[in-house]
Amino acid sequence: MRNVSVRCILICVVLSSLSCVRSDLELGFYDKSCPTAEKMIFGYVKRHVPNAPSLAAALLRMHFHDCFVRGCDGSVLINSTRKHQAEKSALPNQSLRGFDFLDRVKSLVEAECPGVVSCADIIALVARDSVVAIGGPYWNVPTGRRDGLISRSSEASKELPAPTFDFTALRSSFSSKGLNLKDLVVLSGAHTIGVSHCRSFSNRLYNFTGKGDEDPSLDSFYAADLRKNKCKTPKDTTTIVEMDPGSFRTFDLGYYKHLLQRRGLFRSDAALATDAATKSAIIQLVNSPMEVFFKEFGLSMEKMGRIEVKTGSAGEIRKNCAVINV
Ligand code: HEM
Ligand SMILES: *[C@@H]1O[C@H](CO)[C@@H](O)[C@H](O)[C@H]1NC(C)=O
Ligand SMILES: *[C@@H]1O[C@H](CO)[C@@H](O)[C@H](O)[C@H]1NC(C)=O
Ligand SMILES: CC(=O)N[C@H]1CO[C@H](CO)[C@@H](O)[C@@H]1O
Repeated sequence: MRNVSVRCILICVVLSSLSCVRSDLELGFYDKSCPTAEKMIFGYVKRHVPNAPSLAAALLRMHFHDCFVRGCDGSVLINSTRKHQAEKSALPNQSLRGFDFLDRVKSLVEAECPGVVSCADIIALVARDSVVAIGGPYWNVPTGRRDGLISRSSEASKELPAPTFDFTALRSSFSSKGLNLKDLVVLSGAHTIGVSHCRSFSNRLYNFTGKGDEDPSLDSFYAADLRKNKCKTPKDTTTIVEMDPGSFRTFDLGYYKHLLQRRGLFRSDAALATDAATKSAIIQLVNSPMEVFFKEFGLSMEKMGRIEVKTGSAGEIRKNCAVINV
C-alpha cells in the first residue's frame, strides 16, 4: 500500500501536470458502466417535477447543502441513528425536502446498474434536471463523484451559511469552499425559486437588535405586510413564505429585483446589496437579458458541484443513499 502510493507520488512528480492521486470528474462518466443512467434520471425528473414544481427548489437546495458539508459526497442523505446525529439532523437541515424523491431515483438506477451510480452524482444530476424541468438554466454536470462515509450534524451546523449572516460572514463562508463573490451573487439567485419558514427571518420583523425592533435594511412596508399576513407572531414555526413573491416557481430575475427594492427575505440576501461590488453585479444582472444570469448560474453551479469531491477509489458507491454500505 505504502509502496504503491510512494510510486504514485513519484509518477505524479514526473508527470506533474497529470495528477494520479486526484482523478477529476468527467462528463458522461457512466457512459460505459451505466449508459442509460443520465437519461433515466432526467426522464424521471421530467415526469414528476412538473406535477410537484415546489420540489425543484428543494432538490436544488439539497445539492447546495450536500456540497458545503464535506464536499459533494451524498453525506446529506445519511440517516441519523440512535447513537449518531447525521447532517440531516442539524438545524439548517430541518427544512430540507426531497429525500424520498432521491431514494426513488436511486432505486430506479440501482435496478438497472447495481452499485454503479453514486448518490452524490444523483443529487447533482437531479438538481440540474429539476431546474431544467421548470424552465430554468441547463448546466454541465460532470460525474464520477463517490459517496462519503461520514455525516455529522455538528459539521452541517458549522459549515452551512446562516440566513443571519452579514456580507463578511458570507464572503468567508463561500471563499472557504473556493467560491468567489461572483459565485456568491449568482448562486444566491437560487432563491428565485422556493419558500422559507418564518423562523429563518422573523428576527428581522420582530427583534433585530434585541430591542423589539425591525431590520432597518428591510423595506418597512414589506416587513409590515409579512407581520400582518404571514409571520403573525415572532415564534411562528409553520408558515412558509415565497422567497421571490409573485414568481417563486419561475427561475427568473425576480429575486434580484426584490433585493434592489430592499425586499430580500434574509439578512444574507439583503447583505448582497451592502457591498459596492456585489451590488453592482446585481444591477448588471437585472439589466442584462436573462440568458446572462442563466449562463452565470450554470457556471457557478458546475463549480459548486466540484467542491471537495471524492473520486477514484475514495469513499464508496452507496447502495442505499440513507445508509453507509455495511
Ligand atoms: C448564500 C447563503 C445562503 C443562505 C444563508 C441560505 C439560506 C436559506 C434558508 C434559510 C432557506 C429557507 C429554509 C426554510 O426556512 O425553510 C433557504 C431556502 C432555499 N435555498 Fe438557500 N441559502 C443560501 C444559498 C443558497 C444556494 C447557494 C442555493 C442553491 C444553489 C440555495 C437554494 C435554496 C433554495 C432553492 C431554497 C428553497 C427551498 C425550498 O423551497 O424548499 N440557497 N436558503
Ligand atoms: C431513513 O429515514 C427516513 C425518514 O426518517 C425513512 O423514511 C427511511 O426509511 C430511512 N431509510 C433507511 C434505509 O433506514
Ligand atoms: C428580543 O431579544 C431580547 C434579547 O435577545 C430578548 O430579551 C427579548 O425577550 C426579545 N423580545 C421578543 C419580543 O422576543
Ligand atoms: C429531514 C430531516 O431529517 N429533518 C430533521 C432535521 O433535524 C431535526 C432535529 O434537529 C429533526 O427533527 C428533523 O427530522
